Amino acid sequence: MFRPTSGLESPRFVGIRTFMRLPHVESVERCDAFIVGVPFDTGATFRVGSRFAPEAIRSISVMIRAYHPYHGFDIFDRINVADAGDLTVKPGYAEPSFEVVTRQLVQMLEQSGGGIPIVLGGDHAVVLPELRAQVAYRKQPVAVVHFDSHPDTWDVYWGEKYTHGTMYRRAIEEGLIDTAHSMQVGLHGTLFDDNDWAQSRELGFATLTLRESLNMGIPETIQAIRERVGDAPVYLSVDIDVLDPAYAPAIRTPTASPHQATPAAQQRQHAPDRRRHRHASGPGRLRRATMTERLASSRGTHVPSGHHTR
Ligand SMILES: [Mn+2]
Repeated sequence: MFRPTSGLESPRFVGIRTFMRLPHVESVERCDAFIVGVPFDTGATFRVGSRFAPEAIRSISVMIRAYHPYHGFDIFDRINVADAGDLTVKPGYAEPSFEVVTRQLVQMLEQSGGGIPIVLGGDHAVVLPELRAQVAYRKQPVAVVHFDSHPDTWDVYWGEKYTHGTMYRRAIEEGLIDTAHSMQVGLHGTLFDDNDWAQSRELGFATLTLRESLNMGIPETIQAIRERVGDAPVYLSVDIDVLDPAYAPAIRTPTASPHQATPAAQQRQHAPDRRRHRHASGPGRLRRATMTERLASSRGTHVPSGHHTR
């Protein structure tokens, strides 16, 4: 079995960077799952630079230890996982990049006999070549579970069809997604208009906004996802902008999330404001936090009470 090098064997800052200090392999033949980077950011519509993300993820991943306290096992005792390095891309050229990424991934799926690629992006447009590769290999559409602040089902940006905001629509048009078993979770942020989320539902996705998900609770959200997916083969995709930029400030498309305010700030949102009670003229006045306070709270910033307005 492949094993990560333990921090007890050698310090974590020693050695060539691979994901979790796993062995690097040229062939994924023996892999049940394999890490592979796609350093591509030509699909991004705001900040670029995520071509350096696989490298950055690998660098910090050396801190991850193999034993999972919640699940109670070491994943590497059970499956063979290695780091297969990065796929090549053509920076500046989206569609030619998708072609080479698809081709390389299909080869890896064949070589590993259907091993699971754990792909480090790259901007989110890399979903499209990944789905093309999975469907080319499996000869059937796959379910998608997609965590994101955005639906990524817009048609075009500036008349262009291949961006990180349009690839789920392209994938559905290409027949790659089993939408009846697919779900988008975590939608939040400001919108162009009220069609932004509706368009995903019209295309067949189930959706859970971040607010709906947090109101339901995490176990209930997991249950809803499981029910939706059923036994379908599933492709899991996480856009890190599902998190408030407080947690990932360098993100391509920072999308503020008042719902992810700190627990203390959430309590403040729902608790009576004692200061206001003291000064309020009417009885029983409750006040919910202003948007300014909620946004500031999510960054751990204190907004002086004098700034509050009704
Ligand atoms: Mn997004």
